[in-house]
Amino acid sequence: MRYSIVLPFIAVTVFAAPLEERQAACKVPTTFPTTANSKLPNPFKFFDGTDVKTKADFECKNKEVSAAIQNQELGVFPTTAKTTATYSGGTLSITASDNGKSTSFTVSIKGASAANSPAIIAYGAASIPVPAGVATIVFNNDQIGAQQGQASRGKGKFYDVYGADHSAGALTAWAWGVDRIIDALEATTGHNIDTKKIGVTGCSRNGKGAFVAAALVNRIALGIPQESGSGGAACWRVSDSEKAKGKNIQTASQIVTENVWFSKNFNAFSTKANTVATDHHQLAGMVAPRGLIVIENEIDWLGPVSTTACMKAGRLIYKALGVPDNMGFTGSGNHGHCSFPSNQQADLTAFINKFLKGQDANTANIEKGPTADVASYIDWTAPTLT
Ligand code: MCU
Repeated sequence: MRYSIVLPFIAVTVFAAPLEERQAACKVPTTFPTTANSKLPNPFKFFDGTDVKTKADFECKNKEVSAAIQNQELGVFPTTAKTTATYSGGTLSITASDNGKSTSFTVSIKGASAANSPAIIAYGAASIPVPAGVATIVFNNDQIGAQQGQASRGKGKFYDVYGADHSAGALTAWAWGVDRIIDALEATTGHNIDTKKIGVTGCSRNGKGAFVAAALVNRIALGIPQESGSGGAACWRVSDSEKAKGKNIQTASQIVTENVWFSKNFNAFSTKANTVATDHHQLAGMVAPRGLIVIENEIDWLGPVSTTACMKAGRLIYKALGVPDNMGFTGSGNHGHCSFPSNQQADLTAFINKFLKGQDANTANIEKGPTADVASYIDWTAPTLT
């Protein structure tokens, strides 16, 4: 970026530091607030109380949010792995090593018929229709981090490298797997995939995973979490308030007993989710300014009011960054869990066309869901970040 400051008689050109340098200058804390706050935390204030005023400030804020959410909810997301890979006949074979340990897994690639094809990494199998011209990369996430109830904590290929006691919950382990898939695509040829046009999807528990992968892996161009509900598009605080109103909704206190999606660290917050330093509107904020289309259902357990309010707050972050159309959420009822209904097709198509196919598609103002008054869950206003 270059600014020209015109002074009388002289023109001075000032070069702003490149992005990496500005990010390196971020002060990322190592301890995080646990102050009770029933409102959604202010995404435009650093934990030390300073205001987030610029887009560069927001990049730093995202680093602090990422550190906090890893510390309190997700567990540590390792970024030091080395990846080697081979590609042959639709199979990408990946070996990842770190700390002197290694593990191997494969993913299958289908539908990459033309050079520079976009692709969607699908957790398990895609439960959205993947259009022609977009490849599907099938990722067996359960292999990387098991999700078979409490006894499965620390099991899977991620933990073969980092140890069964590593703080990462399954959602984080899977995101690490996604990061390795992209490394592997970058290291090989012949697969026809353009690594700048990669989306990630999954439904329900795997939707939570797709959301977290989009947040943690910044090489993902489009996040497509489907019916992720609690632990994904829902905000812990809004879900607790819905539960208090008598709804049969999944909350933090239930989710930690059901499975190992989150870090063990999150157990300490399960009955006081109002003390977590962040909430999931900021999970959307971590994806910003990249593409994000959040697909939801109206099943009580998933918290339709919570996901709607939470993602409305998420869109306020995108708006503040000047890219409101890079995020949308589309909720729809009266269909089976994870059976994609035709009335969400146009919204999904627009996001895929824009962020994966590079077309000029209209993704403006996609906010569909039940009535949810976001103003009642926030006590801040979104600035225009300069
Ligand atoms: C919506 O995702 C989960 C939900 O969080 C769980 O409580 C429930 O048991 O399973 C859902 C799911 O993954 O369904 C396939």
